[in-house]
Amino acid sequence: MGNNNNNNNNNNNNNNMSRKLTIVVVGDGAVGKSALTLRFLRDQFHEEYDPTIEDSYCKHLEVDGQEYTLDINDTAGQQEFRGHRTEQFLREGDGFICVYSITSASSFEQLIGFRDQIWRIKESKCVPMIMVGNKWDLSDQGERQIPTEVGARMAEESNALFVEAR
Ligand SMILES: Nc1nc2c(ncn2[C@@H]2O[C@H](COP(=O)(O)OP(=O)(O)OP(=O)(O)O)[C@@H](O)[C@H]2O)c(=O)[nH]1
Ligand SMILES: [Mg+2]
Repeated sequence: MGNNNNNNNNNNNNNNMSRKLTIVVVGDGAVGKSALTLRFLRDQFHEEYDPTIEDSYCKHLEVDGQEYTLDINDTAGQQEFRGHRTEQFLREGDGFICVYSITSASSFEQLIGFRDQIWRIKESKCVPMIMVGNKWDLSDQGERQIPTEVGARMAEESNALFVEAR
């Protein structure tokens, strides 16, 4: 009985407290995962490319009166830095930002691989995901390899939101 009371108290408290969500940013190397993450966190854009090994950030925000603590894991896209941690990150994620570059068909293929890996690990095809076609600014310069419709269709088939970004 004591335990039940404790559980009830904990649940009630949780409604007023910050909810913790783990967000994992995945995708091929150099597609712009870190640039997007730092833009969101600090409103800064980094021109130089410094491949990520593993970066984690914490951000507090309030949505509809509920406080959230976001743990954001910016993962390594370069194969040589991925290692065995990727699978652990995917398992721990509540939501996923899946990034490809609209200038790279191979990054789009890799993204589908990440999505399938997430589905396998979560044993579900209904996982909160946003598909991001990044480097949208380069489409004017004839560098686009993945049409918007192709990205949008893939996101729809993945039960995910879709956005092109820069
Ligand atoms: N033109 C353009 N360049 C971008 C954009 N986003 C990122 N970049 C550049 O692309 C390069 C790679 O960006 P990162 O954010 O480091 O890529 P990443 O996906 O984190 O790469 P890894 O950490 O190796 O997985 C950098 O030189 C960025 O400045 C974008 O939207 N447009
Ligand atoms: Mg990075």
